[in-house]
Amino acid sequence: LPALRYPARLNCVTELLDRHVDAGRGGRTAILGDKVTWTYAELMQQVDRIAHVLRTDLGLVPGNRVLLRGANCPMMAAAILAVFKAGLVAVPTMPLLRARELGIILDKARVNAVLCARPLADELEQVADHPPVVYFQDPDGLEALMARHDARFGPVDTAAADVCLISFTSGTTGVPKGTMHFHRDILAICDCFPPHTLGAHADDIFIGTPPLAFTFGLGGLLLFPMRVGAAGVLLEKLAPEGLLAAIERFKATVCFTAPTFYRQMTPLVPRYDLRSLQKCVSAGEALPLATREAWKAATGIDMIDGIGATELLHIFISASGTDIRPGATGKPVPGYRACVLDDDGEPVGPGVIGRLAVKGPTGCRYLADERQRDYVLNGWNLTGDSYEMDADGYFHYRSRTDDMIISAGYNIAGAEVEDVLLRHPAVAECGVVGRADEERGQIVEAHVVLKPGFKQTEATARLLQDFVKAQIAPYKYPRAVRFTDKLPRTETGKLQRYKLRQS
Ligand code: 3UK
Repeated sequence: LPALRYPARLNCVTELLDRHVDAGRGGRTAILGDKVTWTYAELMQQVDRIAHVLRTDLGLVPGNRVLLRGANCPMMAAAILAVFKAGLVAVPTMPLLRARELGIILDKARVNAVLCARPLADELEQVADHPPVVYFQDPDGLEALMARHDARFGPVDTAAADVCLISFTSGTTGVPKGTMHFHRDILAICDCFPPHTLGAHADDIFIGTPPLAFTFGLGGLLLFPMRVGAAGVLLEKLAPEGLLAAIERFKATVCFTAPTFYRQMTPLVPRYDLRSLQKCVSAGEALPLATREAWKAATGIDMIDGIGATELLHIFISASGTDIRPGATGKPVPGYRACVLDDDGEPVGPGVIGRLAVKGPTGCRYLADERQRDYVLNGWNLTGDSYEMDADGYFHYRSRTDDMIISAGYNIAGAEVEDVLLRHPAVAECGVVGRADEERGQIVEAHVVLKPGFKQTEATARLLQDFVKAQIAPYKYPRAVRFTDKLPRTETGKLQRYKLRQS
């Protein structure tokens, strides 16, 4: 296990950025964008100038909170790092959020100032009484202010346990929850998954789709590469073709995205030269075996499936490049411990489904939220997932605890049925949920997107039902099959099961 000891006074940007420049690595590439490429030295200058703007022009003092809003691009990355370096607290927000959600976040996080990309101004300006905003990607905005400042800013002397990031959960239902993370947490995630599970090194080029406002993207595309002095590619346009073309163009070696994106890319793979690609990380939702196998057949790469959570900052159980058990998520990432608990909070043995509990260097600290006491029990984080450990210590995902389908007394995990359906040649995407039923309590209902050339007919539905019955216990087959052209997903690629249940 890694010894994660950090000094009591610590600003994470010193370790992620300044250290490389001070050690003579300033000429290495740090960030590759659609239009610009920055070395570590260039990135540091941008970060330092923004830090001056925050402290001098905006008059912010350490501990103040800065909401950040922008697509993945070099300036968004520099802005986040500048907030950390200036001893402020970053509150990154997902690009697709609406005025109503932004209003809740501005209020809940008591935001003092905003850095916003000009193209995303609209929704923000609709929020009444929003704090002062400086726009970037705007000739009269941030860039103009930056030009007036020195290119050197010494990191603010923060405590390792000072909050530097408030990350809001994608929150499938209810009010968004803010989770607080310390400077040392930022380094802890860099010192667990990347070296021990991924095997990241300085020559890697990281690429992927998750927004920097989602900790999956913040870690995978910015913090992880910087920790080892590698480069991260930040792209604004994120269609499957665009990502494949960018892997080819930038000769990327490590890709981070969600299962649905890998599925969409799979049939397009032969059109691109992906020889640079070595590792593919899948997270955000369960990786169906069918998706893993199809991607491997297309690229030769066995994916690294990892489960992470905003509450824990990043991935805590994962396969590794050398240890992949198909069908399981994997084992705890070195530094983390995991176990499965029954409803009374007692650990259960192998082969029993229960609630996943995780402990490690990072953990849940909700911002002013009563749900803290439901998430953390004696230092163990209850992620809200149902898991089963096998005799060899591999953890198998079953469902979100709330999403387990209970039909005529049987517990059925939607993900298992989805995995079977995805193996049928007619199925492009699917989501399986429980639908209330008088007789059985719930019935299994499949929402299916067909591949081109297949018809949305009774006959196809029956074909799929028979296919499931032939592969797994027949009581799990979808009694209802509904065809649709698109499944509801979050910006992070997660299926919105509550929307399927309401539809
Ligand atoms: C689900 C998975 C099965 C699971 C995240 C990597 O997804 C992230 O954070 P969120 O807060 O959601 C957390 C929940 O998502 N989940 C994520 N990955 C997997 N389920 N297999 C997986 N591989 O329900 C979890 O509780 O949006 C992922 C890194 C950072 C993150 N924040």
